Amino acid sequence: MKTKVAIIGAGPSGLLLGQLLAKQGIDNVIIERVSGDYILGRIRAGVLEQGMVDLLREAGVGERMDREGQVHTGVELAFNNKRVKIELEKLTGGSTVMVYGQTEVTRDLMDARSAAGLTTYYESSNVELHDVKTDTPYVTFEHGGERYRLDCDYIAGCDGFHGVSRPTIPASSRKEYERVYPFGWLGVLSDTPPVNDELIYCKTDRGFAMTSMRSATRSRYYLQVPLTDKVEDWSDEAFWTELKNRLPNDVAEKLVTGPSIEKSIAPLRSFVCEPMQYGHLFLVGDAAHIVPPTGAKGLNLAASDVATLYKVLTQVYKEGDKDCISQYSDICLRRVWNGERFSWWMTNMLHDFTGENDLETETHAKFMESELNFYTDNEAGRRVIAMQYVGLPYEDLV
Ligand code: RFL
Ligand code: PHB
Repeated sequence: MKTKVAIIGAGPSGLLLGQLLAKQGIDNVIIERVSGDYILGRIRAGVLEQGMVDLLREAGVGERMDREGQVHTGVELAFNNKRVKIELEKLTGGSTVMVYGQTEVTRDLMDARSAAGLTTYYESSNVELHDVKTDTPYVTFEHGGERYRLDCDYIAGCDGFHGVSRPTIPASSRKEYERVYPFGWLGVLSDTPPVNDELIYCKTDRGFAMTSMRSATRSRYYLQVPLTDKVEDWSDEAFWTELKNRLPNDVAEKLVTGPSIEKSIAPLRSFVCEPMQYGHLFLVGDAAHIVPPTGAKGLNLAASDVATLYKVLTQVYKEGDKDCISQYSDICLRRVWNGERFSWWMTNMLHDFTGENDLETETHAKFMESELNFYTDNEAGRRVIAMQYVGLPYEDLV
């Protein structure tokens, strides 16, 4: 088998890249470890930046998002018994975010891929990347009891944090930066009306909580929990009780509870692998970087990587310009580090770190409390938060 671009992973990064390349007539094949249904069962991101919204439209998959997604012109921060509104649209001169679930983005991309008749090998095992430093890389894998070899020009490693692409780069040729946080997010999805029109990020003495949504009838809520907690420890009742305890009183009074339809715990991590390109292999999205979800940046950084790789590969195939390949990593990493810094900062300002109970942690908590007050008390501070929340513009190739 032969294709131009072999894409490892059918998450949002792999599917979006595949769709954009196909629109330019650049042939690609996706190899995925699990089934499509399994991917659609994972509940993850909910907030799309304008850049990603535009990219989805460009890929021809924006129709349902434009119909069913909700444009949000602000978000709220709640702490010390007050609610501060970050007026995204007003403070940024017109930028907003779209609330539309990653599950729906993925479903739209999967539908478009099958409608276009593009090849995806779901439920593939023993995926291995070969000769990525040469002009003739290839991928081997098993699917349906048979062994396959896929020859290609380039490989896009879109296989998430636990994938095989990043470890294919020799350890001596990559550097990894990491911060692991001492807590996770317990998330619940429920068919109940959202408690508020806008997302609320809540800092409390009991730990962080946030309220989000998927539609007018479906809510998504999160609680900061110790890493030692298990999902089974949290009954629906215990979740709702604790959420009420952490929401501002006027919000808690309006909370409508109901059975959870999904409940999971995600650990929080900041992680970057440099560089993001090695020979003919490109790392894209979570394969190269992870952010804690507090800034809603993970999926959006994946989309900006895809935008850059799409430009690079289009230039390679349309103009015969291979020199532009060397720009990929630097362009991505500038935006990635900004998203990493913002997510880390928001996490530090809004979460409770007192589990690590020493004087340094307490002092850090005081700095962060002061930081939160400073940035929310004045319009310039709120604008700094707003500009980063809606996302920086995408960089072009030079
Ligand atoms: P994915 O989605 O992990 O997809 C990778 C795919 O690769 C497959 N795979 C392999 N395939 C073949 N061979 C192998 N050896 C393979 N190993 C793995 C996997 O099965 C999978 O299908 O990575 P991708 O495409 O880069 O997308 C990244 C996003 O999923 C992620 O950044 C976001 O979900 C992060 N995130 C958020 N991002 C936002 O921008 N806004 C948010 O509001 C937001 N909220 C969140 C989040 C992530 C969360 N969790 C659970 C981590 C909230 C949560 C709770
Ligand atoms: C979500 O809706 O799942 C969501 C929204 C904002 C975040 C993280 C998750 O920062």
